[in-house]
Amino acid sequence: MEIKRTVLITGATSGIGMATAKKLAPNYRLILCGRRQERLDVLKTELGQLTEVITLNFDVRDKAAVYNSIDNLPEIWQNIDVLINDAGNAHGLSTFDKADIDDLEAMIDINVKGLIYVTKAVIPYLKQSDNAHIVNLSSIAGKEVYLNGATYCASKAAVESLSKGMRYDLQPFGIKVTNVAPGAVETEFSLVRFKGDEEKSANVYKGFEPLVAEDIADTIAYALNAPKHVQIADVTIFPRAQAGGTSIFRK
Ligand code: 8X3
Repeated sequence: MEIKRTVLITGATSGIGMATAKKLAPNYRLILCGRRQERLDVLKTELGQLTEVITLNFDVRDKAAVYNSIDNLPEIWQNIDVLINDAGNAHGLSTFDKADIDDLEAMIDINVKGLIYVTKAVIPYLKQSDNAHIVNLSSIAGKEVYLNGATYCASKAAVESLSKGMRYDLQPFGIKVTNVAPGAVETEFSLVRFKGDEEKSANVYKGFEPLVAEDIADTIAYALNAPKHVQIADVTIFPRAQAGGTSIFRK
């Protein structure tokens, strides 16, 4: 029997992170990380039927909590092979002059600094794996800047650079790095961006068929399950109706 690889997923309690956990559950041991304990408990019960699961409750912004949780993993969970950096959010969509400074700071703290904390904490374990892989969730916003999104786009551009830089620096350890850049995916993403405004959020996905979280999970699984010598470096995924950052063809 093949030994299951162990994967640590941040942002596992919703959207792409949750869909990826579900997709990988049959073939991977899961370390599921998130801020919402009730959701982590539900996932542990559900996916625990398919595989071994442990949950870690921390906010990626909290450097001490990140290091404390990951450094103190029980020994049988220290053999991490795969890290999926999914935790990330957009807060607000306004011109730079009008944007709320707390929103801008939150996006840098979560999308950039949080990703750095988690990755730094996990790397010592990945170095010991002979089949290690990091998947960073970027966005088309990391490749193209759009109106009202300067800081969100900047945070994802940072993820793009981190993916490239990690690929260089971790190459000697055989750690693969995959950057995944989705376009319009219908998750809680827009609901968070628009602070719970359901109508605004629903409008983002009107008039075309958006991607769903499972579409991205499929791509992540494909990259992880590629032969050992194959490194999928960068994938941009659009719905059929999207051609660029903001060019969505609506009927
Ligand atoms: C999510 C995609 O286009 O809303 O990062 O920025 S987009």
